[in-house]
Amino acid sequence: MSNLTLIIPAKNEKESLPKVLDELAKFNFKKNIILEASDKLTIEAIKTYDCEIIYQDSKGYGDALKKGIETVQTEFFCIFNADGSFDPRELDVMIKKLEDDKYDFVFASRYEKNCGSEDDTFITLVGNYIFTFLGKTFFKLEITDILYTFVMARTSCAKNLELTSQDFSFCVELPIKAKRTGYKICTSKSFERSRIAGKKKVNAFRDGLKILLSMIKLFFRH
Ligand SMILES: Nc1nc2c(ncn2[C@@H]2O[C@H](COP(=O)(O)OP(=O)(O)OP(=O)(O)O)[C@@H](O)[C@H]2O)c(=O)[nH]1
Ligand SMILES: [Mg+2]
Repeated sequence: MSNLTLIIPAKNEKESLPKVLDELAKFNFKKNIILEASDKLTIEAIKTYDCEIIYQDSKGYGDALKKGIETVQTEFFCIFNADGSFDPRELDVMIKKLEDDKYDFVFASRYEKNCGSEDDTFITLVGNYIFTFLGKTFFKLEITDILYTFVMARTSCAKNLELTSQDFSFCVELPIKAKRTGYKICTSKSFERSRIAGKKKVNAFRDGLKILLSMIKLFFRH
């Protein structure tokens, strides 16, 4: 068995997630799907697939990822979306950065040379630029796409971070706490595909505001 577990947060992904799992079938990674027990349609859609279903404790994207990290048993894990936007062929380059170059966290980026996105809108692009800038300026974070959250990491390091965000603030809490703890961080080139089907869960303004407040709190609370 491989030393990598994919943590796949899913909410109302009955159309996309089976296709994502089909694409992942040829890779030898463990796949843990984290969702709410009430999400019956998604659960029904993947019941014949080779994956583990884990129920989150409460609600929210951050809540699902916290549970995902707590329950990983392999040396490495990667946060992997259920909507088809992440390309599994990029995982190989990311894992080499952990195994060979001994980084602890790899943050994939859509905004470096030869990278891109089919899924970005003007608002998400500008929002991401601003949050990435705030990360660099106030937290000395040398990552280029702070909100993407296509992240591969050494499990033992991530388990030390005491992550608490239940919502999309998780996207900034993870890199900020990883940096503060002194872990070795790098980026990796990525191209984001458009989601296969279903609806976007992020609301640019509501979630943007929560993320901003969370960054302010993290700045003042060391
Ligand atoms: N368990 C769980 N998963 C969630 C929740 N919110 C989002 N997700 C999953 O997290 C991943 C990212 O959410 P998306 O809605 O794709 O966010 P996004 O990539 O910014 O939005 P798109 O541009 O539409 O792809 C997807 O796999 C979602 O199904 C949640 O509250 N609980
Ligand atoms: Mg998405």
